[in-house]
Amino acid sequence: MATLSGETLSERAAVDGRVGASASLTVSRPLDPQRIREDFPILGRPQDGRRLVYLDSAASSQKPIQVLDAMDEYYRTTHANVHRGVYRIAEEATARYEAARARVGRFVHAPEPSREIVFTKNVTEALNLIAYSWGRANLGPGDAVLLTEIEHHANLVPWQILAAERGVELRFIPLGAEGELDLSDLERLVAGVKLVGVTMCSNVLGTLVPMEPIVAAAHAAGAVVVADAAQFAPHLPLDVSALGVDFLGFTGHKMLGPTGIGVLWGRAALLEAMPPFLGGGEMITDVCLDGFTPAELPWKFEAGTPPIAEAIGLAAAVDYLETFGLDAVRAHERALTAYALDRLREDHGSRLRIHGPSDPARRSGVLSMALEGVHPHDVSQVLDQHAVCIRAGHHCAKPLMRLLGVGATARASLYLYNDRDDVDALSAALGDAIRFFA
Ligand code: 7TS
Repeated sequence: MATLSGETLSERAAVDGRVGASASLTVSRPLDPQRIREDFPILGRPQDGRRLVYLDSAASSQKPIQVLDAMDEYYRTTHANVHRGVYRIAEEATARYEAARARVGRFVHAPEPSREIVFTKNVTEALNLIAYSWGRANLGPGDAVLLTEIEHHANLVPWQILAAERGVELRFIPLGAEGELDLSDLERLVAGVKLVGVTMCSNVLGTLVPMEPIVAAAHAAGAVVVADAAQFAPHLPLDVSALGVDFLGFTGHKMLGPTGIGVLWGRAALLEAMPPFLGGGEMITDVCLDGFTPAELPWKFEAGTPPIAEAIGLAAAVDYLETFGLDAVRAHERALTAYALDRLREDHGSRLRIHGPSDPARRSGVLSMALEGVHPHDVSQVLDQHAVCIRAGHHCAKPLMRLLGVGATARASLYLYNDRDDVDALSAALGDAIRFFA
């Protein structure tokens, strides 16, 4: 059987099918991270004479020249505000902004990109939009929302605010062994619930959440499903129709795009029935002193001047990712994650623990590490002296940190521009940290 970075196609189909990605069997060429790095100006910036080893893409990815150029070119040639001017460049700006929406919609296989893709500031705003608009229209005292114990604060705090305001009950799918979700009690937990909110991939544990049983149970209970794809969309093929969720959010800056733009995809019928989130210009068809008529989808949810250049940059990022294919990105990261897990275990043995699933097929390239006797912030500082960038902290998942019994972790995260040299540099720098603090 043909192999791709050491894994068989049937293995890939089985695993990717379980995590909700489209089980495309197209074989893309393996990635060449050294070549890819040439597209990222910042990765050519030395730090104290050392090559910069960027291992913090889960916090924010770096940007290729193709994205920087697209935004620069837009500002130099076309910029004007959108959806208002009738002069040439204003019409061009509007066309380019709407083309970016269509491009992003195709990226996630949205059935109706021009109506179902809402641009937001980030995924946090996308999730808040659902909580404020859908939540306040549909949830009241006695209703229940089911989340998981591994959520980022962005998919937890908006629901806590709503729960406190409306007397809504919050339930949680518990953390299981090895950082997986424990779905054994799912039937009971989901009974009577009106909304299920779940991250597709943990930003702390790397866990790829099995969406299929969760979506099936939620829909059987009559609940809508909100997927937080912030750590999934940049790394694996995503097909909202195949996934079967009702809302899905992701954020541009983690997927080679600029900051300041996020995406909410929602089923047109659901978005149609929802009240606006923010009020102001752009989101109305008419306003009188005593009221307003909201605009059509998706503009109803885009109050004020939108992130125009950022949408164009995000579309360029999507173009860039798709020149390789998300299946190839996933294959690369999965193989590199397997290498990293082996390498770090070989080099540091029991002094280093990596949270989350041990099987690379069930996890992303997010590696949260606990180094015996060394505080994660100290680890990060020593690594910085080696020009190795990782994140130390609670990763905006404090309830999960408590369950893991730690205040923080030292987290390295992999992307398409990383390779074995980066993992080797990480491991060597960790060795230094161990020697320094021993
Ligand atoms: N959801 C998940 C799963 C995330 O990992 C993050 C950001 C967010 C939501 C929020 O994204 P934003 O663009 O709206 O801020 N996670 C991280 C991280 O792990 N380190 O820095 C940001």
